[in-house]
Amino acid sequence: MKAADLPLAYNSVAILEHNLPARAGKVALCTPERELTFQQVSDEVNQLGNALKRLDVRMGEYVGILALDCAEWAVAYFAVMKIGAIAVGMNTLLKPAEHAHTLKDCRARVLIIHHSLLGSLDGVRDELAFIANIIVIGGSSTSSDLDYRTLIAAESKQLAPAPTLREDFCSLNYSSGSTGEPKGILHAHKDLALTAQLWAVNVLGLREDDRTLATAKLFFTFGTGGNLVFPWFVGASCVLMAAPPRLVANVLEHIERFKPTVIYHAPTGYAAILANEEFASGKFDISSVRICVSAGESLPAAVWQAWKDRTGLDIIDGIGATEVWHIFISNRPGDIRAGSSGKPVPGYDVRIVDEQGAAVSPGEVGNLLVRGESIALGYLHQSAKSRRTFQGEWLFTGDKYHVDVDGYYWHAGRSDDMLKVGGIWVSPVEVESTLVSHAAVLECAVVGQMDASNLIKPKAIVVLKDGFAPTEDLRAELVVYCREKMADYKRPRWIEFVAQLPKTATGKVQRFRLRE
Ligand code: 3UK
Repeated sequence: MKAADLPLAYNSVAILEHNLPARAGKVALCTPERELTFQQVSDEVNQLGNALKRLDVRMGEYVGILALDCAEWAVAYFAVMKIGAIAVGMNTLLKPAEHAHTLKDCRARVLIIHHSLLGSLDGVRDELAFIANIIVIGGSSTSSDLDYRTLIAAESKQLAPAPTLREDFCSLNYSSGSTGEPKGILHAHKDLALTAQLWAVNVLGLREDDRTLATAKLFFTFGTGGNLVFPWFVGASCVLMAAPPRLVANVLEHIERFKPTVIYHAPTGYAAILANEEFASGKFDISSVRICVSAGESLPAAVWQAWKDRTGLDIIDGIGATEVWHIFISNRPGDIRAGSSGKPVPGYDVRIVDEQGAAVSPGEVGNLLVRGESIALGYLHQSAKSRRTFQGEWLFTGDKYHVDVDGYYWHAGRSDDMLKVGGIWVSPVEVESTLVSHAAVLECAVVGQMDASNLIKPKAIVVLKDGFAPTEDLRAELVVYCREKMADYKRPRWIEFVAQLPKTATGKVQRFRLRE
């Protein structure tokens, strides 16, 4: 499929509505709280779309969505796209200042937020100069915020889609880099349908009778695609789970209760399930599952094998990126090389090049470039970073790769210092600046270190100020300090105290020596 196969005038709400009326009565989504058919979702999308228009949301404007996975997230996403606005899937794990930055950067005038996350606006509400309305899901608050249910109740269930073109932007996701503010990545309506066809249908073999479940949340495009857009594209159902994925028993209970056929996790998720004693003793029935998908960071071959031994199931590992919207190199059912990312997804071209941009020989590690029609145009308000990353038709992924003689691609780390922890970006620079703001820390460096499952986690190497002793108590205190200041997953899992850091003649910390 090519972008040009979609009509020029195209709105992604077609992914939901092309199922109607034939699949009107089929379950589109289920959560522990709600179960909605395609018709019910469509009705609610129209009601919310009408309500947003009444709040004067125009085509091309941004609407923030800040909620754990729930029916209303899915409804909001499609309602925003249907009226031609741009849905901003916000990372629920971030802190108030980061949300404020996101909302200011895209100038969202409306934020749709779940009541359980209202605390994530604590102290920053006054900074949200552009926000005119806050719509609260799951119970109105006492302030001037609007209640989601009340707001949509009187609205019509009829709404014509805005006359968007397939190239109009429909979604914005923020992704953090090693330095500076996170980058807003804009995608167009065409990108959703393209990735659905190219990867989910053609490679994964997703079918109408499937039911998906993801621990990757909907605010990541890994989750938005895998657990919302792709199943609806083929008329399948999805299971949305608000619970944090680190609660393994919770994930397993959802699988047992909702019987998905396809599950999506980051590698850490599979390793965590394998380490769960109740799971090992056979307490949970996951026999509904036919395919498992892993992305976000590389899946160690040992985890792949242990999962296969324990469950009999294959994990399909594929590398995706927010800039591409979804997976562009992937293993596939019946064609898997454990430990590799598989082969390029037809519809994408990839190259592995040296520092001068010349192709390297098979087996040699180089920089991975990818070309394809679902790749974003650039980063919002960040032209310098955009020019470095979006190199004409080619996207510079920042990943090091080599290809073997059989054509399988193997991840070989990053060309920057960024770490993928549980599939989510962690900038060592951010963790370092947090640690250095603690009274006891003189300087420090953060690097990735493998845990027992061969998965990367942050490790801090810390030089203390005079007068502070390297005790266990201080170690624990620094971790608590990091948890208070940053999202939980960014905290160092190990802290090593040293007398000094290895540095270059120009005073730069030699991270490669610390990694060794
Ligand atoms: C790394 C992988 C090895 C790699 C994503 C699937 O992760 C996603 O998007 P992000 O923008 O990060 C992209 C970066 O993550 N990575 C992702 N998958 C793998 N490394 N093996 C993998 N299988 O460094 C890449 O550049 O957060 C994944 C679908 C949609 C996504 N957005």
